[in-house]
Amino acid sequence: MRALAPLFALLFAAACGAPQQPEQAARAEALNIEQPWAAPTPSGVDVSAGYLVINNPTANGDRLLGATSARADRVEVHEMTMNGAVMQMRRVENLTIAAGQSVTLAPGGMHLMFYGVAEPFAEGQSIPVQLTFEKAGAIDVTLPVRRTGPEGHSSH
Ligand SMILES: [Cu+2]
Repeated sequence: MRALAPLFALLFAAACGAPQQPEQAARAEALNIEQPWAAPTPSGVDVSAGYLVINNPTANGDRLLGATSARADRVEVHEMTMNGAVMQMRRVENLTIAAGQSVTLAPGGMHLMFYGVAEPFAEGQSIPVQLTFEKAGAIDVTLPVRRTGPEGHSSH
């Protein structure tokens, strides 16, 4: 993935330039979920994508085992990969967040993939998601729906 970073930086500069929320003081005893948001569902499909940063200030690594949402039949963690010139997605099982590290889900990289979205995500809505971690257990997070990049990014 490292060699692809410049390409992603170029392709997704607009989306990645989204305003950052002020840094919260990190609590050392728990995971922090930061900068959560979801893209509006593209017209004509029933899938959508969500993004966030998982910060692990604790002394122990943790793993994201899964995610669920009342707004989707199924939620998976995906990663963008390049197969030749073709961008593809693959599922990420048991995403590891090392002690003292952050993992970023952002356009062009990893993301939450919502399947079976009966009611399209629309700007201004809030999408409830429950993340399940091996050690931290269940963490509820709300993803505000907003449009941050040119058409097409939201559907990757
Ligand atoms: Cu995906």
